Amino acid sequence: MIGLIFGPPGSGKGTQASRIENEFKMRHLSTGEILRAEAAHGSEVGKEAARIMAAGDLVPDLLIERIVERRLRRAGPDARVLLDGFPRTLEQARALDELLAKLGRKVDFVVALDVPESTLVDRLLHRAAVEGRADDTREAIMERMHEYRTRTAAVLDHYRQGETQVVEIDGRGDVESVFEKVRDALSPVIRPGANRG
Ligand code: B4P
Repeated sequence: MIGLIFGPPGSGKGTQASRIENEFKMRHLSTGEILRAEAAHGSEVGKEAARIMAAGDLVPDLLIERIVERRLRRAGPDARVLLDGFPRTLEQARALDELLAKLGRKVDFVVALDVPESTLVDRLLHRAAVEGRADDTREAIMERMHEYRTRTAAVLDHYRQGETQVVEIDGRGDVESVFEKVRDALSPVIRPGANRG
């Protein structure tokens, strides 16, 4: 089973993905986390990604597609994977469709979190004060919102038009109340499974 968690920056993707991972025994794969780990490691890819992320821009499609392909192949054919932060462009969505077709798999569901932009900016500025993430400056946040509107939002239509089950959730409110909505919506969609694969 392959699921996606989708939404604008600060909508609670990473936060809800951790809860889905525990509740439904899925393996959480966050492209943002992978890139931050590469950056912390100081690899050439990581240095380049760190510069792009700090400006609030998207890293090149090909780079992220290679990372996801490697991780999905490594996870194995039966793994239950929840992708977080990928795909973020239509090109990435098409590349994922092709890769999954090669692997005899498909995207089974999408959880899309909907939160107004003013709330998103407040959440990210709050995170900046607590965690000091390099891409949570006001300037970078505005650029990330712009990238979302112009390049990422269309990805949801891509899945709405196909056969994938798309679950849209109002992401306002505290983390637990949002998760209750996510859990109730996903329970009939996700078949039970004890292994992360
Ligand atoms: P991400 O790591 O995906 O960053 P994000 O969009 O901010 O999501 P995140 O999961 O961290 O935050 P969340 O909404 O859970 O990407 C970072 C960067 O990596 C991108 O800008 C890009 O440069 C690069 N990148 C990643 N994937 C890429 C791709 N596929 N292609 C190209 N580039 C890519 O939470 C935000 C904050 O809100 C948290 O502090 C949380 O505590 C808080 N929060 C969450 N839910 C809340 C709630 N209900 N109420 C109050 N606060 C809440």
